[in-house]
Amino acid sequence: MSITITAFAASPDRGRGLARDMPVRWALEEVGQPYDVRLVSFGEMKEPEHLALQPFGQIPTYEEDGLGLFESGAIVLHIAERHAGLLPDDAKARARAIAWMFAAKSTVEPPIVERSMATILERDKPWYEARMPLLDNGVRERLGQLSRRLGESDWLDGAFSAGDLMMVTVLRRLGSSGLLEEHPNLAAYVARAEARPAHQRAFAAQLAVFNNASAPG
Ligand code: GTB
Repeated sequence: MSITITAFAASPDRGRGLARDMPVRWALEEVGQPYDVRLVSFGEMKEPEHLALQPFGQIPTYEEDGLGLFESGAIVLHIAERHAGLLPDDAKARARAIAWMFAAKSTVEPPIVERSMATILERDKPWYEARMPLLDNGVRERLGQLSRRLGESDWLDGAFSAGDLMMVTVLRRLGSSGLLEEHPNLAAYVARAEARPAHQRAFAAQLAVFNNASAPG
């Protein structure tokens, strides 16, 4: 049963591993599952063939043995449920790890994405200077709460889990904002996750796509 995912043929993140194929690649690397990648252009993402897999015309998608999935969180959960390594065996610990996945996607990611979109789309707008501190503070509130919960632990709830994978994926989008570094324990948490061999393999694979796409000739 081979697995095929989709990723940007030319990622706008310039190989920084910020597009949402990254958590899917990382999860597959963590559980040791090989996968193929179908690269799609922005145009191809809006064609009926891709829309049948991903109704919103986005990446990533996941195909395996007649199953087609979209939504990076759902894909990571599917991988984690089918293969050992990303969810604890204990039912309660498993439920808590899944809660952290949802926390990453629905509580921590929205203010981070809202801030990052404003830096791209609103930089030349008259309200930009006044709006940015508000967006920064929205992110700071969540980071403060997360930092207090993580404390001196390595991971959010016991061993590394799909909850950490999704949370670190979201935190990485803060990039060079400086906001993550206001919490040394969170910066160390992200660095610890990025040092995992599975993360490094996933990062290298998506970077190779970017480098190939930018190579002359
Ligand atoms: N909720 C969906 C999921 O989690 O799977 C969201 C998927 C999504 O946002 N896909 C984006 C996409 O396909 C790519 S990842 N966009 C094309 C479109 O909508 O037409 C988002 C992303 C894009 C670029 C950067 N970057 O340049 O840093 C980071 C993240």
